[in-house]
Amino acid sequence: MPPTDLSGRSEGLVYRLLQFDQLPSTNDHLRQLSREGAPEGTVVLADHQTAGRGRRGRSWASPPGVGLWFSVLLRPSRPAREAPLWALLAAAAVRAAVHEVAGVAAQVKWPNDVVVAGAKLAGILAEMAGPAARPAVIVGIGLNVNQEEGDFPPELRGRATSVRLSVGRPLPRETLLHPILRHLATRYRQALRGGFAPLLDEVTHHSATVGRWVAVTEAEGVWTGLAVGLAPDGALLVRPEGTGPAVAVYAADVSIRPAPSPAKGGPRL
Ligand code: BT5
Repeated sequence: MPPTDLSGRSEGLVYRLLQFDQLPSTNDHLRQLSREGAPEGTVVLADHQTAGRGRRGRSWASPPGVGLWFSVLLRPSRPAREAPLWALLAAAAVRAAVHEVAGVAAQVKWPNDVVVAGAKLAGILAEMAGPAARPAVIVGIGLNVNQEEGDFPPELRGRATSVRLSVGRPLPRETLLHPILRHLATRYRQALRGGFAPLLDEVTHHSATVGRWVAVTEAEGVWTGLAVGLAPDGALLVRPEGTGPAVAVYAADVSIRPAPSPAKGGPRL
């Protein structure tokens, strides 16, 4: 079935929305369109993804009827090497939209999640595309809207949540899509005009990570420390348990940990 084309303009960004019943992955489809020269603002949305992707080959559960699974093409005029910043930008937009529309008290969990009371409401997959001279960013957003607990695969129960589970009532998915696109466009324009500092302030303010003890899982192993802030390039600054300067963390998974007891070497207050 050909995609439905619903187009619009939000905060100066012209969106061209292509809506599909089913795709393997909206990021992969948009990457192909990007190669073919699709303009900035192209949005690919699927009711159901058969091969929805997370980071590092992980899968994203994207069943039909209950979520918003979509990808947005940006062609930033600024250098696009700040890949972590694009994921934070989208996470901030999703957080603001679910709060505005449904009153959900969500937080941004570095580097790419939106969480409610620690459970994952949305995940972002920001990927670079195109040649270095003309970079493109594919921002994939997966937002759980109307799942009930039993709709999640067993391994995600208790770790994942939806807007419905957070507010106790179902919500038409369309009511969230345009506010997310609007909040994304506002932050995108602001970042292009004046840099990412206001975005980093916003993310820090609504962070589930900064100010918490975390376990950092990297290719080389796992270590713990106190997340003390965000670097200008979007890295998470973590002060290793014990002493020492903060370390900038880029490619890692981070989980929240209880503060260590002083007897185990934590800081004495
Ligand atoms: C992410 O990866 O969180 C990025 C997810 C991005 C999904 C969107 S949907 C539209 C676009 N097209 C795509 O193909 N992808 C994007 P990561 O941080 O690696 O987290 C993946 C992990 O989240 C999995 O290993 C599961 O543990 C968990 N997970 C999978 N599906 C989930 C869901 N629906 N809700 C909450 N958690 C989920």
